[in-house]
Amino acid sequence: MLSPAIEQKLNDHLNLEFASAHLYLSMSAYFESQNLSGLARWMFVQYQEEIGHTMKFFKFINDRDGRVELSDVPKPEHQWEGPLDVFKSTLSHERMISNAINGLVRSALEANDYATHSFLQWFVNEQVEEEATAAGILGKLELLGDSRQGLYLLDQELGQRSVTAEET
Ligand code: OFO
Repeated sequence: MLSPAIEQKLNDHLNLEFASAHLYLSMSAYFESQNLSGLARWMFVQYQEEIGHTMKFFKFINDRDGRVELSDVPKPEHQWEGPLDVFKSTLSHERMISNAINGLVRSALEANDYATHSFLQWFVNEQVEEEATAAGILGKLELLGDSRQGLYLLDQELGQRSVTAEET
């Protein structure tokens, strides 16, 4: 059974993951508009992953006899200056999500809620991955500079991404 305070924090985070999904879907649409179909595909898979994260919270809250409460999804950004700008936003967004997860972990420990603490460990590890992936792509884009050929090749590479069961 969840305490009302932890239930509220888990719901807040569920809605944050949903907002992440929306943001990445918006980035996918942006890349489609730029004829970068590989980057669009990569962001679409990222969107699917975030829906998976949302559903992990959905299931956990229900399993603990809590009540899921959805809130409004904020309108995401929809315009960027280019791929570098998109991945700078992605990295800073993922750092914000990591901070939110860390805050949840602290709250779970303070409330002696060990089941929630255990549930959150998957997300602690996932955030290491999320930040490293975004930083890795950002680093490649910085290396490419203004090379259109390089961007074409990176677009081809990132378009190979597919969603894995573990990530959802
Ligand atoms: Fe759910 O990890 Fe990204 O936001």
